[in-house]
Amino acid sequence: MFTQLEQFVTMAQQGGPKRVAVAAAANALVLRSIKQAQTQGLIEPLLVGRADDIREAAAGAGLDFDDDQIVPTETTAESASRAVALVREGAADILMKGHLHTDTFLHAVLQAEVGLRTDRLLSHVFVMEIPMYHKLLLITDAAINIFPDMVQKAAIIQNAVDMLVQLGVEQPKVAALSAVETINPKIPSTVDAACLHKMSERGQIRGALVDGPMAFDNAISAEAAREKGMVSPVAGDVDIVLVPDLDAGNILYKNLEYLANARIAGIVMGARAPIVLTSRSDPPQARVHSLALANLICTYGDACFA
Ligand code: COD
Repeated sequence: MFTQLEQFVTMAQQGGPKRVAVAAAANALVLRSIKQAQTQGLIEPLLVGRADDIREAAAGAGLDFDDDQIVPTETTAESASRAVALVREGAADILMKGHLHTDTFLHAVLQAEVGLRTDRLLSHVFVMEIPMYHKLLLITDAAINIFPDMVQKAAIIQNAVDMLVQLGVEQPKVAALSAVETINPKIPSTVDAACLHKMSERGQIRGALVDGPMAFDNAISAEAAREKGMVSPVAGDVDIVLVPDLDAGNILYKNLEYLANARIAGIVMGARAPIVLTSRSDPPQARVHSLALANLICTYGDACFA
Protein backbone atom coordinates (compact mmCIF):
# COMPACT_ATOMS: atom_id res chain seq x y z
CA MET A 1 0.00 0.00 0.00
CA PHE A 2 1.33 3.43 -0.93
CA THR A 3 1.08 6.04 1.81
CA GLN A 4 3.60 8.62 0.57
CA LEU A 5 4.55 10.02 -2.82
CA GLU A 6 8.20 9.69 -1.85
CA GLN A 7 7.73 5.89 -2.15
CA PHE A 8 7.40 6.43 -5.92
CA VAL A 9 10.86 8.03 -5.97
CA THR A 10 12.51 5.15 -4.09
CA MET A 11 10.81 2.57 -6.27
CA ALA A 12 11.55 4.42 -9.53
CA GLN A 13 15.24 4.75 -8.67
CA GLN A 14 15.48 0.95 -8.67
CA GLY A 15 14.29 0.77 -12.30
CA GLY A 16 16.75 3.41 -13.50
CA PRO A 17 16.19 6.74 -15.26
CA LYS A 18 13.76 7.18 -18.18
CA ARG A 19 14.12 9.64 -21.07
CA VAL A 20 11.78 12.61 -20.84
CA ALA A 21 10.95 15.03 -23.67
CA VAL A 22 10.03 18.38 -22.11
CA ALA A 23 7.94 20.62 -24.39
CA ALA A 24 8.75 24.35 -24.03
CA ALA A 25 11.42 23.80 -21.40
CA ALA A 26 12.72 27.38 -21.15
CA ASN A 27 11.53 28.20 -17.66
CA ALA A 28 13.45 28.27 -14.39
CA LEU A 29 10.80 26.44 -12.36
CA VAL A 30 10.48 23.69 -14.95
CA LEU A 31 14.26 23.33 -15.31
CA ARG A 32 14.79 23.20 -11.54
CA SER A 33 12.42 20.26 -11.18
CA ILE A 34 13.97 18.57 -14.21
CA LYS A 35 17.43 18.92 -12.70
CA GLN A 36 16.21 17.63 -9.35
CA ALA A 37 14.60 14.58 -10.97
CA GLN A 38 17.75 14.01 -13.01
CA THR A 39 19.98 14.29 -9.94
CA GLN A 40 17.76 11.78 -8.13
CA GLY A 41 18.29 9.29 -10.98
CA LEU A 42 14.68 9.39 -12.21
CA ILE A 43 15.10 10.88 -15.69
CA GLU A 44 17.39 11.84 -18.55
CA PRO A 45 15.94 15.04 -20.02
CA LEU A 46 15.57 16.24 -23.60
CA LEU A 47 14.78 19.95 -23.38
CA VAL A 48 12.71 21.10 -26.35
CA GLY A 49 12.37 24.79 -27.17
CA ARG A 50 14.34 27.85 -28.27
CA ALA A 51 17.94 26.92 -27.45
CA ASP A 52 19.00 30.44 -26.38
CA ASP A 53 15.99 30.77 -24.10
CA ILE A 54 16.67 27.38 -22.50
CA ARG A 55 20.34 28.26 -21.89
CA GLU A 56 19.36 31.67 -20.48
CA ALA A 57 16.69 30.22 -18.16
CA ALA A 58 19.12 27.51 -17.02
CA ALA A 59 21.91 30.02 -16.35
CA GLY A 60 19.48 32.29 -14.48
CA ALA A 61 18.56 29.37 -12.24
CA GLY A 62 22.22 28.40 -11.76
CA LEU A 63 21.75 25.12 -13.64
CA ASP A 64 23.87 23.43 -16.25
CA PHE A 65 22.63 21.19 -19.07
CA ASP A 66 24.67 19.60 -21.87
CA ASP A 67 24.15 20.90 -25.41
CA ASP A 68 23.05 17.45 -26.55
CA GLN A 69 20.18 17.63 -24.04
CA ILE A 70 18.68 20.58 -25.93
CA VAL A 71 16.41 20.00 -28.95
CA PRO A 72 16.06 23.38 -30.66
CA THR A 73 12.73 24.60 -32.02
CA GLU A 74 11.41 28.08 -32.84
CA THR A 75 7.77 28.36 -31.76
CA THR A 76 5.92 27.01 -28.74
CA ALA A 77 3.56 24.94 -30.92
CA GLU A 78 6.60 23.49 -32.68
CA SER A 79 8.17 22.56 -29.34
CA ALA A 80 4.99 20.67 -28.38
CA SER A 81 4.84 18.72 -31.64
CA ARG A 82 8.62 18.04 -31.61
CA ALA A 83 8.45 16.70 -28.04
CA VAL A 84 5.51 14.49 -29.03
CA ALA A 85 7.48 13.29 -32.08
CA LEU A 86 10.46 12.36 -29.88
CA VAL A 87 8.19 10.05 -27.90
CA ARG A 88 6.57 8.62 -31.04
CA GLU A 89 10.00 7.96 -32.56
CA GLY A 90 11.12 6.15 -29.41
CA ALA A 91 13.77 8.76 -28.51
CA ALA A 92 11.92 9.54 -25.27
CA ASP A 93 9.88 7.40 -22.87
CA ILE A 94 7.85 10.14 -21.18
CA LEU A 95 6.34 13.42 -22.39
CA MET A 96 6.25 16.43 -20.08
CA LYS A 97 4.52 19.79 -20.39
CA GLY A 98 6.87 22.69 -19.76
CA HIS A 99 5.98 26.37 -19.94
CA LEU A 100 3.08 26.44 -22.42
CA HIS A 101 -0.69 26.50 -22.45
CA THR A 102 -2.44 23.20 -21.80
CA ASP A 103 -4.50 23.39 -25.02
CA THR A 104 -1.42 23.92 -27.21
CA PHE A 105 0.22 20.96 -25.52
CA LEU A 106 -2.82 18.66 -25.66
CA HIS A 107 -3.52 19.64 -29.26
CA ALA A 108 -0.11 18.20 -30.22
CA VAL A 109 -0.75 15.08 -28.12
CA LEU A 110 -4.19 14.47 -29.65
CA GLN A 111 -3.22 14.90 -33.32
CA ALA A 112 -4.66 11.97 -35.24
CA GLU A 113 -1.68 10.77 -37.29
CA VAL A 114 1.32 12.15 -35.42
CA GLY A 115 0.12 12.47 -31.83
CA LEU A 116 0.20 9.96 -28.99
CA ARG A 117 -3.35 8.67 -29.15
CA THR A 118 -4.14 4.98 -28.84
CA ASP A 119 -7.50 3.25 -29.02
CA ARG A 120 -8.04 4.31 -25.40
CA LEU A 121 -9.38 7.53 -23.94
CA LEU A 122 -6.70 9.82 -22.56
CA SER A 123 -7.45 10.80 -18.98
CA HIS A 124 -5.62 12.41 -16.12
CA VAL A 125 -5.02 10.87 -12.71
CA PHE A 126 -4.05 12.94 -9.69
CA VAL A 127 -2.39 11.10 -6.81
CA MET A 128 -2.89 12.87 -3.51
CA GLU A 129 -0.95 12.41 -0.28
CA ILE A 130 -3.39 13.74 2.31
CA PRO A 131 -2.22 13.93 5.94
CA MET A 132 -5.66 12.90 7.28
CA TYR A 133 -6.10 9.86 4.99
CA HIS A 134 -4.37 6.52 5.56
CA LYS A 135 -3.20 5.95 1.97
CA LEU A 136 -2.66 7.73 -1.31
CA LEU A 137 -5.92 8.79 -2.95
CA LEU A 138 -6.36 8.99 -6.71
CA ILE A 139 -8.68 11.63 -8.20
CA THR A 140 -9.77 11.32 -11.80
CA ASP A 141 -10.35 13.12 -14.15
CA ALA A 142 -9.64 16.64 -12.98
CA ALA A 143 -7.59 17.84 -15.95
CA ILE A 144 -8.55 16.55 -19.39
CA ASN A 145 -12.10 15.31 -19.96
CA ILE A 146 -14.42 18.22 -19.30
CA PHE A 147 -17.83 16.59 -19.09
CA PRO A 148 -17.44 12.84 -19.66
CA ASP A 149 -20.43 10.64 -20.49
CA MET A 150 -20.93 7.28 -18.83
CA VAL A 151 -18.87 5.30 -21.33
CA GLN A 152 -16.02 7.80 -21.00
CA LYS A 153 -16.29 7.59 -17.20
CA ALA A 154 -15.82 3.80 -17.44
CA ALA A 155 -12.68 4.41 -19.53
CA ILE A 156 -11.45 7.02 -17.04
CA ILE A 157 -11.89 4.53 -14.17
CA GLN A 158 -10.13 1.80 -16.16
CA ASN A 159 -7.10 4.03 -16.79
CA ALA A 160 -6.74 4.81 -13.07
CA VAL A 161 -7.29 1.16 -12.08
CA ASP A 162 -4.69 0.00 -14.61
CA MET A 163 -2.25 2.51 -13.18
CA LEU A 164 -2.64 1.18 -9.63
CA VAL A 165 -2.60 -2.44 -10.78
CA GLN A 166 0.63 -1.77 -12.68
CA LEU A 167 2.04 -0.39 -9.43
CA GLY A 168 1.11 -3.61 -7.63
CA VAL A 169 -2.18 -2.67 -5.93
CA GLU A 170 -4.61 -5.60 -6.18
CA GLN A 171 -8.26 -4.81 -6.92
CA PRO A 172 -8.31 -1.08 -6.19
CA LYS A 173 -11.48 0.29 -4.56
CA VAL A 174 -13.25 2.92 -6.62
CA ALA A 175 -16.01 5.34 -5.63
CA ALA A 176 -18.06 6.93 -8.38
CA LEU A 177 -18.82 10.22 -6.69
CA SER A 178 -21.95 12.29 -6.62
CA ALA A 179 -23.61 14.64 -4.14
CA VAL A 180 -25.76 11.85 -2.68
CA GLU A 181 -25.63 8.07 -2.34
CA THR A 182 -29.08 7.28 -3.69
CA ILE A 183 -30.12 7.31 -7.34
CA ASN A 184 -31.90 10.49 -8.35
CA PRO A 185 -32.58 10.92 -12.07
CA LYS A 186 -32.47 14.70 -11.54
CA ILE A 187 -28.78 14.31 -10.59
CA PRO A 188 -27.33 12.58 -13.67
CA SER A 189 -24.06 11.65 -11.93
CA THR A 190 -26.01 9.33 -9.58
CA VAL A 191 -27.37 7.41 -12.56
CA ASP A 192 -23.96 7.18 -14.22
CA ALA A 193 -22.43 6.01 -10.92
CA ALA A 194 -25.02 3.25 -10.47
CA CYS A 195 -24.37 2.04 -14.04
CA LEU A 196 -20.62 2.08 -13.45
CA HIS A 197 -21.15 -0.05 -10.33
CA LYS A 198 -23.09 -2.58 -12.41
CA MET A 199 -20.56 -2.39 -15.27
CA SER A 200 -17.85 -3.33 -12.80
CA GLU A 201 -19.87 -6.29 -11.49
CA ARG A 202 -20.38 -7.50 -15.06
CA GLY A 203 -16.69 -7.21 -15.99
CA GLN A 204 -17.05 -4.12 -18.18
CA ILE A 205 -14.57 -2.44 -15.85
CA ARG A 206 -11.79 -4.87 -15.00
CA GLY A 207 -9.68 -5.45 -11.91
CA ALA A 208 -11.48 -3.14 -9.48
CA LEU A 209 -14.26 -2.94 -6.95
CA VAL A 210 -16.47 -0.03 -8.03
CA ASP A 211 -19.28 1.37 -5.89
CA GLY A 212 -21.57 4.27 -6.54
CA PRO A 213 -23.19 6.59 -6.23
CA MET A 214 -21.19 7.61 -3.20
CA ALA A 215 -20.88 11.04 -1.63
CA PHE A 216 -17.30 12.06 -0.82
CA ASP A 217 -17.76 11.64 2.95
CA ASN A 218 -18.97 8.02 2.57
CA ALA A 219 -16.07 7.20 0.30
CA ILE A 220 -13.45 8.58 2.68
CA SER A 221 -14.98 7.75 6.07
CA ALA A 222 -16.40 4.38 7.15
CA GLU A 223 -18.03 6.14 10.09
CA ALA A 224 -19.86 8.59 7.83
CA ALA A 225 -21.07 5.66 5.72
CA ARG A 226 -22.23 3.75 8.84
CA GLU A 227 -24.20 6.77 10.04
CA LYS A 228 -26.05 6.74 6.74
CA GLY A 229 -26.66 3.00 7.01
CA MET A 230 -24.50 2.34 3.99
CA VAL A 231 -22.69 -0.98 3.68
CA SER A 232 -19.87 -0.92 1.16
CA PRO A 233 -16.36 -2.42 1.02
CA VAL A 234 -15.26 0.83 -0.58
CA ALA A 235 -16.46 3.10 2.24
CA GLY A 236 -13.58 4.45 4.29
CA ASP A 237 -10.95 2.63 2.26
CA VAL A 238 -11.29 4.10 -1.22
CA ASP A 239 -8.25 4.17 -3.56
CA ILE A 240 -9.75 6.03 -6.51
CA VAL A 241 -12.49 8.64 -6.66
CA LEU A 242 -14.15 9.24 -10.01
CA VAL A 243 -15.43 12.81 -10.07
CA PRO A 244 -18.52 13.67 -12.13
CA ASP A 245 -16.76 16.29 -14.25
CA LEU A 246 -13.64 18.42 -14.61
CA ASP A 247 -14.94 21.33 -12.49
CA ALA A 248 -15.76 19.08 -9.53
CA GLY A 249 -12.40 17.33 -9.77
CA ASN A 250 -10.44 20.52 -10.10
CA ILE A 251 -12.14 22.07 -7.08
CA LEU A 252 -11.68 18.88 -5.05
CA TYR A 253 -7.95 18.46 -5.64
CA LYS A 254 -7.16 22.15 -5.14
CA ASN A 255 -9.24 22.15 -1.97
CA LEU A 256 -7.22 19.22 -0.61
CA GLU A 257 -3.95 20.79 -1.74
CA TYR A 258 -4.53 24.26 -0.33
CA LEU A 259 -6.73 23.62 2.71
CA ALA A 260 -5.65 20.14 3.81
CA ASN A 261 -1.91 20.31 3.04
CA ALA A 262 -2.13 17.53 0.48
CA ARG A 263 0.84 16.87 -1.77
CA ILE A 264 0.15 15.99 -5.37
CA ALA A 265 1.49 14.11 -8.35
CA GLY A 266 -0.27 13.32 -11.57
CA ILE A 267 0.02 11.82 -15.03
CA VAL A 268 -2.07 11.27 -18.13
CA MET A 269 -2.89 7.63 -18.88
CA GLY A 270 -4.22 6.07 -22.08
CA ALA A 271 -1.60 7.57 -24.40
CA ARG A 272 1.34 5.79 -26.04
CA ALA A 273 3.50 6.92 -23.12
CA PRO A 274 2.91 8.50 -19.73
CA ILE A 275 2.46 12.28 -19.88
CA VAL A 276 3.27 14.72 -17.08
CA LEU A 277 0.85 17.61 -17.20
CA THR A 278 1.59 19.77 -14.20
CA SER A 279 0.35 23.34 -14.11
CA ARG A 280 2.33 26.52 -13.55
CA SER A 281 1.17 26.89 -9.93
CA ASP A 282 2.23 23.37 -8.91
CA PRO A 283 5.18 23.19 -6.49
CA PRO A 284 8.48 21.75 -7.88
CA GLN A 285 8.08 18.63 -5.74
CA ALA A 286 4.82 17.82 -7.56
CA ARG A 287 6.75 17.69 -10.84
CA VAL A 288 9.43 15.42 -9.37
CA HIS A 289 6.85 13.06 -7.88
CA SER A 290 4.91 13.06 -11.16
CA LEU A 291 8.10 12.17 -13.04
CA ALA A 292 8.77 9.36 -10.56
CA LEU A 293 5.25 8.04 -11.15
CA ALA A 294 5.69 8.27 -14.95
CA ASN A 295 9.00 6.44 -14.60
CA LEU A 296 7.24 3.61 -12.72
CA ILE A 297 4.55 3.31 -15.39
CA CYS A 298 7.36 2.92 -17.94
CA THR A 299 8.95 0.20 -15.84
CA TYR A 300 5.84 -1.71 -14.82
CA GLY A 301 3.22 -0.71 -17.38
CA ASP A 302 2.78 -1.40 -21.04
CA ALA A 303 2.64 2.30 -21.89
CA CYS A 304 6.18 2.74 -23.11
CA PHE A 305 7.95 2.19 -26.39
CA ALA A 306 11.33 1.56 -24.84
N1 COD B 1 -8.77 10.98 -25.39
C1 COD B 1 -8.59 10.58 -26.66
N2 COD B 1 -8.92 11.34 -27.71
C2 COD B 1 -9.48 12.54 -27.47
C3 COD B 1 -9.71 13.02 -26.17
C4 COD B 1 -9.32 12.18 -25.10
N3 COD B 1 -9.47 12.54 -23.82
N4 COD B 1 -10.25 14.26 -26.24
C5 COD B 1 -10.40 14.53 -27.55
N5 COD B 1 -9.92 13.51 -28.27
C6 COD B 1 -9.87 13.40 -29.73
C7 COD B 1 -11.24 13.53 -30.36
O1 COD B 1 -11.83 12.29 -30.53
C8 COD B 1 -10.92 14.18 -31.68
O2 COD B 1 -10.58 13.23 -32.63
C9 COD B 1 -9.69 15.03 -31.39
O3 COD B 1 -9.10 14.50 -30.21
C10 COD B 1 -10.05 16.46 -31.14
O4 COD B 1 -11.17 16.41 -30.28
P1 COD B 1 -11.91 17.70 -29.76
O5 COD B 1 -12.18 18.60 -30.92
O6 COD B 1 -13.03 17.34 -28.85
O7 COD B 1 -10.75 18.24 -28.91
P2 COD B 1 -10.52 19.61 -28.37
O8 COD B 1 -9.20 20.05 -28.93
O9 COD B 1 -11.69 20.51 -28.55
O10 COD B 1 -10.41 19.30 -26.81
C11 COD B 1 -9.58 18.34 -26.27
C12 COD B 1 -9.05 18.92 -24.95
C13 COD B 1 -8.39 17.82 -24.16
C14 COD B 1 -8.05 20.02 -25.28
C15 COD B 1 -10.27 19.48 -24.16
O11 COD B 1 -11.05 18.42 -23.74
C16 COD B 1 -9.85 20.37 -23.03
O12 COD B 1 -9.63 21.55 -23.22
N6 COD B 1 -9.79 19.84 -21.79
C17 COD B 1 -9.48 20.60 -20.61
C18 COD B 1 -8.01 20.90 -20.51
C19 COD B 1 -7.76 21.91 -19.41
O13 COD B 1 -7.91 23.09 -19.61
N7 COD B 1 -7.41 21.43 -18.23
C20 COD B 1 -7.24 22.29 -17.13
C21 COD B 1 -6.35 21.75 -16.08
S1 COD B 1 -4.69 21.40 -16.58
